[in-house]
Amino acid sequence: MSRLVVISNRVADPRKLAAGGLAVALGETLQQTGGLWFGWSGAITDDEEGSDAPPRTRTSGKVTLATIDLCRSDYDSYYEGYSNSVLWPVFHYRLDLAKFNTRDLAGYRRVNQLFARKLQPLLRDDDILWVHDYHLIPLAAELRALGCQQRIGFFLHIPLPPDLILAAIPQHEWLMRSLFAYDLVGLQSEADVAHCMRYMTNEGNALLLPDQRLQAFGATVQVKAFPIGIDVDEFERLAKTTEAAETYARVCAEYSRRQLLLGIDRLDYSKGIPQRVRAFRELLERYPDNQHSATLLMIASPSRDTVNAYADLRQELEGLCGAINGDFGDLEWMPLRYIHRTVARKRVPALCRASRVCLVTPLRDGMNLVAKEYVASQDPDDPGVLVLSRFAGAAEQLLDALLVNPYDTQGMAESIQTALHMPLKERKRRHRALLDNVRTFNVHWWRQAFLDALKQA
Ligand code: GDG
Repeated sequence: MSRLVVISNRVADPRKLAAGGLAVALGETLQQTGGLWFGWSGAITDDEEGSDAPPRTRTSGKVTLATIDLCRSDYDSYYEGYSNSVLWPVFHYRLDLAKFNTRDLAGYRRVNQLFARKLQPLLRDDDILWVHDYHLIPLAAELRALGCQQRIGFFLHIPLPPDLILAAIPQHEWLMRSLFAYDLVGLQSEADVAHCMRYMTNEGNALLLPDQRLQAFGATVQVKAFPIGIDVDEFERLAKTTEAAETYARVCAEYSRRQLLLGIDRLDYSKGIPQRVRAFRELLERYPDNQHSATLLMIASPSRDTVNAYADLRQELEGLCGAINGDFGDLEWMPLRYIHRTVARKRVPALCRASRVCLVTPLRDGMNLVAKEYVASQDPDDPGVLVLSRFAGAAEQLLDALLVNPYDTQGMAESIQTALHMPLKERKRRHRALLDNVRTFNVHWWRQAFLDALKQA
């Protein structure tokens, strides 16, 4: 059987629990199949010349982890620069936040070349390579340039925007041309696939072939949707741990007289966190019966806080949260609890289960795993309600959630009110349908569907 080689920006120990959708999903995948996981160690060195040393390797269960370090200037331009200040905002439709410059582009190319150079000696002829996410779009092209002929698939965890937004990236032709070095490009949703095909045909003059294959630049690539899922069984196991039981009991006791609403995200401008707080404020104003009876618990784990846009977001959010508590709170009740820290993963299912409503309100999101985790955590006999942005990839699948437009503060407040008062029968019906979907399209389905398609591509 071919060995699976996963390549992503960061490598996480699959036996340790991490925050971040990609780390969670890939850890679960490799723990099952075994193989090699290659990426950046997370360390930044002073060695600007670059080292000839081979990647450091160690094993964790069935997985070999191989990592390389980055020097400061590569980190700045590849990671903070091109990846997180160009590709992340543009792919989330935020051209206004993109900072285009040729220095960062050069760093992005250099690091992709470095990844290719360091990975190639570790590869076997019959390996199957699975490259992840926007940091590594040109990696297959760099590997092909070194003579690699293995099957290589790419999965984009973030959304792929419409053609004219992509075309605003000054070097978009180069970037998208490099997608043709893959055998298969996987995206999160059918909407993303439609954008990609339109982009490739309009901007790249690609020829559309049967089975969602596109031909251009002397190569053929297949583009398909593989909505990522969660490991429902593992999540249920987590919910049964002592920490989870303790958290659940404590939260239930603390909020026994109140309805808890929950938000869990990385603190990122794509997640619609300020919009959620504004809708909660609107809820308290329009439906004052919620004052003293509803509390919004918002856990926003720190993320990329050295990038300016993230520092601005943090400031905005602190202002909004402080104002709500100042305007509505009193000695008995604070409407909002905002925690800017990562909570232990074992506590996540307990927090989900103890909450009557979960607010997942991204302005744009590839998928959003929190939405699925919330569904998987519920008591089927008394489930909570998922309020989900129609702009999350998950909205294509989770049609029985209360779908909202996060830009519509009033509409969102009304949906939250509906969620808080939804009769048990309707909650159960919606939850059954949602859980069915989350169970069927779980992380194992995702991995298998992608790898089967890659083998056939
Ligand atoms: C990218 C795409 C796509 C969050 N806070 C804490 C914590 N988390 C965990 C959640 C969940 C994961 O992190 C977040 O996953 P998301 O899918 O919501 O978002 P991104 O990190 O932006 O992931 C996204 C995903 O990749 C997978 O393809 O769905 O669209 O943007 O698992 O539970 N975990 C812990 N403490 C926290 O405070 N332990």
